[in-house]
Order: sequence, then structure tokens, then C-alpha cells
Amino acid sequence: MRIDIISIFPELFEPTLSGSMLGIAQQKGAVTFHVHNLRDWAEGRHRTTDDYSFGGGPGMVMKPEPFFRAHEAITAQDSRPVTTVLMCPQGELLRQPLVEELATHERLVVLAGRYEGYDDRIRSLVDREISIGDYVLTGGELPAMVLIDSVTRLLPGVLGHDQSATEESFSWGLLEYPQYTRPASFEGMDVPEVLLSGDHGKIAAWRRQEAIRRTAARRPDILAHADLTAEERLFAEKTMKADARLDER
Ligand code: 9D3
Repeated sequence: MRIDIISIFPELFEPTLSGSMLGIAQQKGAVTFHVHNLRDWAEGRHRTTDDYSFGGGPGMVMKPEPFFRAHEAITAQDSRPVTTVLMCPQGELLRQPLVEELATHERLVVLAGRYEGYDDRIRSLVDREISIGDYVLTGGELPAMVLIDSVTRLLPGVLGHDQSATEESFSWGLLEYPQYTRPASFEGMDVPEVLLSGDHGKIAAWRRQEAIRRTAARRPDILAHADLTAEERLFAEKTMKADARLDER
């Protein structure tokens, strides 16, 4: 996969893209990153990329022309078809199924802006608008890096085999079960006995039960879509009611 990023702060990306997982993914040939400075396509002595909002109002708006010129030039650098993503607070929420979909494309062009917003005509260049969550950041750079990290780790050859297996267990649609390492006893807190038993059947059953318990307590929203047996559903409802009673005390 080839990933192009267009930003007015290209230098912010360098440490993330050269750092451990993303740097290794690039060395392995699974992905290439090309970071572009939007200002290179801006006009005038000041290379301005923003302007006042027609109709008035606070905050500056990103001008369309630099994005259109940049997008055309970058698209032409490689013959493979591009999928263009705009990082913006109004976009679709980034969740794992969307990450998996993005990982199937040959080229991504990621637009990461600053200021209050984009001239709306920029959206005509874009295939998907994506937000990373309902909180206010100062720009689209960190969201772009989150997206790139989550997509790159799924590319063929980037993850080891055991990690791909872990991935499958996540697609149970449950949160992770509690994990422990040595020492077996620490400051009066003991590792659950079943994990020391060597009984792999019992261990797998305990982990699944604890994953359900945790998901019921912390993310009832995802539990609703999880793939549970009828018996497991009953257990989930029981633990939710027990927790509700604890909360009342
Ligand atoms: C008038 C309201 N504006 C400020 C409160 C809207 C606004 C504009 C630009 C809010 C944040 C930003 C900068 N953020 C992003 O560009 C962004 C973002 C985010 O803030 N949260 C989660 N995902 C994303 S993707 C891009």
C-alpha cells in the first residue's frame, strides 16, 4: 500500500512514521509513506492555505485551491487508483471494520487540516470523511496518524502469526480477559488459581467468562452485538444485575 498525507505540519508525522511498527512496516515493503506540505501548492508570497469564512463567523477556513492542486499532483505520481480520506470531526467514526476496509486499498491519500474547517468544495475530492471520536482536537494530524497506525498493522507481513490469532479473538466482539504474569502472588494479590492449573480447557472457559463479565460491566453497547450462546447471554445478564445491586449499596 502507498499512503500519501497532505498537511500544513508535515514534520509532525516524521517521528510516528519512522518509529517502531510503522518504520518496520515500511522497511519490510508492506507500505510506503509520502508526506506532503500543503503550502507547496499554495500561492502568493505568504503561501496562504486559509481565509475568512464567507458569511462571517469565527475562525479561518482552509482554502480549496491548494488541496485540489496537491491532490491532482499526488494522484499522478502513481498509476494505482486512490481512495481519498478527509480527517474531520463530522466524519464517520473510525472503528475496526472501517480500518479493515481501508486496509484493502492500494493507495490512500489522507487530508489532515487545521483551523475551524474546510471549504466545503474540498469534499468533492474525498471518498470518506473520518473522525476518531467525539472529543475536540486542534487538528487532523493526530487522527491521521491514528488511522495510518491502525491500517498499517493489518497489511500482509506486518503482524506476526500469533498476533493475527489474537486479532481473531478480538472479533469475538468482547473485551480482553484479565491477564497476569509472574509473580503468582504480589503484595497479597494472587493470580486466579485456574490459570496455574495447567488445565487448558478450564482456562479457556474461565477467560471467556471473564471477558463476558468485563464487557457487560464496561461496554454493554458492544455486548449487545457479541456472538454469545444462550447460556452466555444469561450469564451476562446475571452479572449486569449483580453489578447494578453492588452499585446501589
Ligand atoms: C465550531 C466548532 N469547532 C471547534 C470546537 C469545530 C472543530 C474544528 C476543527 C473542532 C475540531 C477541529 C480540529 N479537529 C479535527 O480536525 C479532527 C478531529 C477531532 O477534533 N476529533 C476527532 N476526530 C477528528 S478528525 C479531525
